[in-house]
Amino acid sequence: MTITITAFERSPDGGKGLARDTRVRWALEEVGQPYQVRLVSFRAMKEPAHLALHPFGQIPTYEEGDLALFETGAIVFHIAERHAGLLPDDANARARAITWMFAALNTVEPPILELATAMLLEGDKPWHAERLPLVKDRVRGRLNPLSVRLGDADWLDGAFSAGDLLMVSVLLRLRSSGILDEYKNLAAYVARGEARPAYKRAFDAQLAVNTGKPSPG
Ligand code: GTB
Repeated sequence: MTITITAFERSPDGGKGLARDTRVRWALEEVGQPYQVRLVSFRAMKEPAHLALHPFGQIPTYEEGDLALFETGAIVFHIAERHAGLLPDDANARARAITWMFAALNTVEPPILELATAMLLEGDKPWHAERLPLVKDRVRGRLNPLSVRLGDADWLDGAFSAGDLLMVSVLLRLRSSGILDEYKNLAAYVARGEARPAYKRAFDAQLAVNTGKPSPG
């Protein structure tokens, strides 16, 4: 059955791969599932046809036959459940990998989003310079224990999983802040994720959309 996802017609990041369709593309590439992409403008995202797929008028969405999904975490989980390659077979290891998916989205990502908002949208506020260090410290409050837990392992719990896919995707958003480089093992972890052929294919595909240049693969 054909899989169709949605992505920005033109991502505000100009193709840095930070919009969440990259996470879904990466998951599909990891499990070897071909997919189509329907590009949507900001205006189209708020129109009835798209709102029927995504109640909040956002990307990404996922369609496969009768099934329509929104929320990146749910989409990646669905892909990982249906296809081998992103969740271990052992029940306990699988539960732990799913735990890391939630940890990435519920525990690590919120302060990173707060930092992105502070850096992108609050630079002109009179309280910006006072607030920014507080927000950065909240991010460090998550990265310190994450760095300790990862230690010198390649991935968070054994083999690469959907938990790593989401955690790397979340950490990627920190690059422009310089905070990631304070944690050598986390910076190397992100680089390992980005070096995966499936990530590269996903990244190149979204880049091609945003630069108008054909994807090399
Ligand atoms: N919780 C939802 C999920 O995980 O799927 C959040 C989805 C979401 O935030 N979608 C964003 C969106 O559609 C795109 S990814 N925004 C349009 C709107 O709300 O009207 C977030 C994003 C956007 C842009 C950048 N960037 O340019 O760097 C990075 C991330």
